[in-house]
This record gives sequence, structure tokens and C-alpha cells, in this order.
Amino acid sequence: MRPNIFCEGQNIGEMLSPKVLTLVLVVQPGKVLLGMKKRGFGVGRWNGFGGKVQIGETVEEGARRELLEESCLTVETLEKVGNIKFEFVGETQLLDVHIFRADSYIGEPMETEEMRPQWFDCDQIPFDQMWPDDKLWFPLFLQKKKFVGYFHFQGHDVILSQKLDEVKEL
Ligand code: 6OG
Repeated sequence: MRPNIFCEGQNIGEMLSPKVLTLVLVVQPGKVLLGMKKRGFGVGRWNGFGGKVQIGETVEEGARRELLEESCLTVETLEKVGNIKFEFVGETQLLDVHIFRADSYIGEPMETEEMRPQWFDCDQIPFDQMWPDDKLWFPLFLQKKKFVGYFHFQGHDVILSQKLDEVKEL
């Protein structure tokens, strides 16, 4: 059967190209900085800092901009650690999330309109108040492993299928 790519009322460009997003996790020995999302997508959940990559910037530039906007932190080195694609039942556009790690930072984490930052011990990550995929890939992240994954969600709480692989390079 031919794929149904021409749906009435849909923006075809949007259907074909995934939405590219960033997610930055700032770590210090034994702890990780998360932010409580105060509005928008993922509101009420702890997460890293990030958002949509804008036209004209690279994924890494987008990651730095979003980190600064949401936490007031600047980082020197960002290490690419993961890439996860998310699909949601009823949504035609995939989310393509590029995950970065920063081991040092400049400034002090500050609350912004979007995020309330807080440090968590690595053995006390609040998985029950995070996206459900996080508990699956965070262990790899904390072991400094790189990974690629795919998660198919029904709503925002149920994972219907998943794939997660450790990789050498991204
Ligand atoms: P804004 O819409 O606020 O960017 N994001 C996810 N993060 C995790 N851990 N799990 C998910 O599972 C996610 N889906 C999206 C990417 C949204 C921010 O949320 C991240 C961005 O950092 C579904 O601009």
C-alpha cells in the first residue's frame, strides 16, 4: 500500500521532516542538574534543558542557546551522548531529540520562566516525575555510554514500543 503522506489539512513539510530538539544534562561528580518544566510540553516533569533548534543554527548552537535561556548557564564543552526519536500516536511529526552532556559550566543555575533548576544525586533521580523513557536511557547516560533510541508513545505516559542501543559514535 502507498504510504498516506497527503492528508487533508496537514502541512506536508511538517509531516515529512522531524522536529529537531536538544536536551542538555549538566553533571558534576555524583549529581545531575535537572529543571522542573514550568510550562509547555512536558510541564510538571523534571528534565534536562533544551528546545527546538532554530533555522540558521547548528544543533549544538541550539543546545547552548536553550541551556542559557532556561538555566542561565554557559558551558564550554558539550559532548554528544544520545539521539532519541519519539513518535506519538495521532501525531505525524517525529521528535528528533539530540542529547548532550556538559561536565563543567559557567555561572549559577537560576530559575527562569520555563524551568526551576535543582541538583539531584545520581542515585536519587526523580524518575516518577520525569518522562517515562528517561528511566531507560539515564542509566546508560550516567555510565558515560552513548546511545540511540526510538520510543513510540500513546499520550504522554504510555510507551507502546521502544528500541534503545548503545553506540560507539554519534
Ligand atoms: P520545548 O517544547 O520546551 O522543548 N523532550 C523530551 N525529553 C525527554 N526526556 N523525554 C521525552 O520523551 C521528550 N520529548 C521532548 C526535548 C521540549 C524539550 O523536551 C525534550 C526538549 O528539551 C517524549 O521547546
